[in-house]
Amino acid sequence: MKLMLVGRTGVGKTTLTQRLNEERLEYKKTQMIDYAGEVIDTPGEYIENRNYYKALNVVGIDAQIIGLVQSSLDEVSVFPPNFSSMFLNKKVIGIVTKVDLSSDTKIARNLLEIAGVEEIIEIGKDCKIEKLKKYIRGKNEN
Ligand SMILES: Nc1nc2c(ncn2[C@@H]2O[C@H](COP(=O)(O)OP(=O)(O)OP(=O)(O)O)[C@@H](O)[C@H]2O)c(=O)[nH]1
Ligand SMILES: [Mg+2]
Repeated sequence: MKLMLVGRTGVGKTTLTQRLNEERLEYKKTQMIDYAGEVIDTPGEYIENRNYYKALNVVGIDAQIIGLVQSSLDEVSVFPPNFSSMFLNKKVIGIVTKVDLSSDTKIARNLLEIAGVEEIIEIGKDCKIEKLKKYIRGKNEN
């Protein structure tokens, strides 16, 4: 199953993509939509600029799961309320990143809930990402 990652610049979408694909972690600014195995990695600029919403929506057709990515360090969100409803018939989940840098994830979780996600997964530098891996393998824990 394909997972498309959406979130502002620097939240950790590419880092997560590399981890899910078990690649070496290497910083690289994302310039274009990148199909990497089961992950579709998008540049932060696409969610930061309304003109690209449509492109995200079209690319999202290829994915079964949409991951809205929010850093635990950010107190504002780039996602409009109920942004998840733009993706018809998709599972829209929230991913809170950088939990190793801030243990208080209440704000991030709340912002993702306003964006309309159906479930939230927290990840950090040394956290396991098994749950996400299972999702893209098409297995669900429940
Ligand atoms: N401490 C910590 N740093 C992280 C985490 N995830 C990402 N980073 C760091 O955050 C920086 C930006 O990460 P990227 O994965 O490139 O961010 P991105 O969302 O792909 O950004 P764009 O490509 O610009 O949209 C890098 O220096 C990463 O090492 C995390 O969970 N914990
Ligand atoms: Mg990137």
